[in-house]
Amino acid sequence: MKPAAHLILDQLKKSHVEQEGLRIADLFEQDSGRFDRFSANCGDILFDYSKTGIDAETRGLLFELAAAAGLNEKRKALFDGEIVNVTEGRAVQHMALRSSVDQSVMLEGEDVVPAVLGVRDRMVRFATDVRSGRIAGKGGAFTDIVNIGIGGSDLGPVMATAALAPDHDGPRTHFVSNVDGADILDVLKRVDPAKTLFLVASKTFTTQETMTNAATARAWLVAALGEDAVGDHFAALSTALDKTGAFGIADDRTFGFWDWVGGRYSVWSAIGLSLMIAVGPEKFERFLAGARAVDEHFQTSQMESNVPVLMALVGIWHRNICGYDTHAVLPYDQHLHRFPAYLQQLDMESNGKRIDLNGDEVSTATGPIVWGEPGTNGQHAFYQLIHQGTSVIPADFLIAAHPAEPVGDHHEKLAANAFAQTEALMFGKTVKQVEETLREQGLAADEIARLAPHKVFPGNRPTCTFLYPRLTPFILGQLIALYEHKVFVQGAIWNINSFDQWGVELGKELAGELLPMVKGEKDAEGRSGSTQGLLAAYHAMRNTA
Ligand code: G6Q
Repeated sequence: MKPAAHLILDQLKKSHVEQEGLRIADLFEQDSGRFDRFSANCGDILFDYSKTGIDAETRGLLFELAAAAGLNEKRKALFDGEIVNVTEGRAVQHMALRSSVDQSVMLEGEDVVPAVLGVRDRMVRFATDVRSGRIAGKGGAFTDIVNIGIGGSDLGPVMATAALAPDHDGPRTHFVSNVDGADILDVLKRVDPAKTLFLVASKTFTTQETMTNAATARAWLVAALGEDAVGDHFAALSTALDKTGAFGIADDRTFGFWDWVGGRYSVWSAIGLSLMIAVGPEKFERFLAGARAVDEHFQTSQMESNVPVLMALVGIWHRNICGYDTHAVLPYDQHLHRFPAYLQQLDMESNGKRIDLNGDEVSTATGPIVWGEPGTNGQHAFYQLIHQGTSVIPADFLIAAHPAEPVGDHHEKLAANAFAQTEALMFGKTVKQVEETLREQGLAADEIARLAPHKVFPGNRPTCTFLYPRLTPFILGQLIALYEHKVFVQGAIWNINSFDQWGVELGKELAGELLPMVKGEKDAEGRSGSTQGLLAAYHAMRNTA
């Protein structure tokens, strides 16, 4: 972190210490207009951060922190296409993927929008023809699409197709990612080879899991329909056109993207083809438009009303000032059930870094552990720890005003639970309140004394709430882009590179080294004692039925 930013961070820490004992609920007592002053809108999405410990003074300091960290300059460098991913020597321009026809995005002196729109047009034609049956398999129109990819080539389409389930009117979509054969076999059991289209989604077209699954799918298809079916039943989503051809996928079935698109930012590119086929090109365009609206909001809104900036600063407050290690994402929206997993990659792969842009070890904590599950399910499980555990877990709650699928009063109950949780987390329950309730229940004094401590809720646990009209393609695009830019702002303040992923690359190398030992083709000499022991035990178990 830059020295000037560090000084402000120290001031924030001092303010936090001075505020010791001040509770979030007190902030509402002090300011009846707190909700209005500590919430902001990005289009139709309302972001409420009033149930955090941030007050006007600390918010002012957080804005100063962002400015001192060079946020404005860094944001400009990002959108101007400078090489912000310095360790890979790349610009970062996933925003260009959601461009409209009237935009231009210059990278190294060239406008990349025509190329982006060119691929998008081809995707639209392909998706339209697959949906109409004009492009078909050996057995007629495709009934099933199987996207084979992992990480950034999987999580985006998986999450987004689940989120927009009510909008599906195309073929069924399936996603295979894990190299565990169970993943692909479970899908192959359910589909008809003559009516199935495989999309091999891999930026590099070398990823072990994806190539293994693609080869298995190819062999399965060839066994059923013959070698000449491959061309009709496969398409590739990749930047590696040489490798897709070698697999047997023709160039007109290959949809490319560019090295300035990171895997975890690629759902807007050809990687989103499964989503486009599922919901249709018009809705995919609305999805892009939602993200585009956020790009505009992020670049033009003042900090006070800039939702991604506010989201990031709330996170900095919790991580660097309050010292909270984790961040929960709790969608009260069943169709967002993969959103926490998606954000896990977006946030933790981007900001899980310990070396700054100068190559020095960072002096502050960086990205938190991100986790979550949809409400209300989580309430019956891990919310115990959120309410009464020893760790404070800041949480984002997400809820629509209108249900995706209305039935009875389900949605009112869902919303009541979401609002009740954030209120309970803030207020908690004092020992006095608990004793009173137990007295009203007619319990004896010694029983009350015994039970009361267990029933106390400390409260003062911060939450933010996102409220949106309904989960449309546009709103989904907005939500994803809000978190993308939040992650960028935090990375900018921590002065780290949010766009590389050397930790992930290591995994790719290691499995390659171990594979011959697991296969028994090479002995494990030189590996750690534990690895040798595990390999020996593994081979012994494999040799017994
Ligand atoms: C994302 C990561 C990583 C990547 C996968 C798949 O930002 O780089 O999750 O997306 O490893 O890579 P391929 O698309 O190259 O198969």
